[in-house]
Amino acid sequence: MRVDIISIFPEYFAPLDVSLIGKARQRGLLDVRLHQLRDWTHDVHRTVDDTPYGGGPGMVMKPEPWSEAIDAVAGSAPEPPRLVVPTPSGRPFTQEVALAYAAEPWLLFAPARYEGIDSRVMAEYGDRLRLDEVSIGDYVLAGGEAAVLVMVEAVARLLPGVLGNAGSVTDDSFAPGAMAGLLEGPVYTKPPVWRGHEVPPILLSGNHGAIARWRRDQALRRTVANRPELAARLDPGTLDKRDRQVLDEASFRFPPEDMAD
Ligand code: 6GU
Repeated sequence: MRVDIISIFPEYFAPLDVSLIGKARQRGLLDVRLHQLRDWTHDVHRTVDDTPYGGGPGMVMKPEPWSEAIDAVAGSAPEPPRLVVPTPSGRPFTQEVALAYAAEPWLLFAPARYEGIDSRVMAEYGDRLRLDEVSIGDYVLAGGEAAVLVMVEAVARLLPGVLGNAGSVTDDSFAPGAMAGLLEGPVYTKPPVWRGHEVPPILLSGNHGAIARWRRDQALRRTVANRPELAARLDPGTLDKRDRQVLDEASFRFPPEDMAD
């Protein structure tokens, strides 16, 4: 997969040299290309921002450097990249979106600083490229760079050959499958007793059926405790008697059906 990132802080992406992503790049599974937005300015100050029309705080990123940069990077390609603009006002970036991005051959990220990019850039490229404005959560970052790091890591670990253990992707919280919609439960390794804390004996039993059931109990309890809104979205038709008992013990009640839609 090819990933281009246009930013006024290309040095922000040094973490992409490290660990899983760094190795994927060395092995040729991921081709990351960083670009300095200011290379597409033409004034001595290399200006990328200006005051907002209509007033208000902060600065807005000028359209011309962005369009020149995007055209230079993506311009003449027969199969253009998917253009991803991180913004707290975008659609939520979820595991589903990460899976869709992992199936793309080419992504172009355009992280902004200041109050964002002049909206005409999105109007222009929304017609020409597949454009997504995406948010990584309900909080405000100082710029889109950290969000790009998050998204590139979430996508890259899904690429074929990037993770050593193929099972680890399908076992993820938020991955489809037997544990779909549930958070992952706790994990343990050696020693069997550490500072007086024992590993739950069931995990040492060798009884794989009982271990799977115990893990599901733990996943259900953790989902109710940490993400009750996820528990509310479980399909009751997929729950067995023991599931319902565990939810009951956790004092979870399915909310009444929403009549609005
Ligand atoms: Cl994608 N960008 C910024 N600046 N803040 C965010 C965000 C993105 N997602 C959540 N907060």
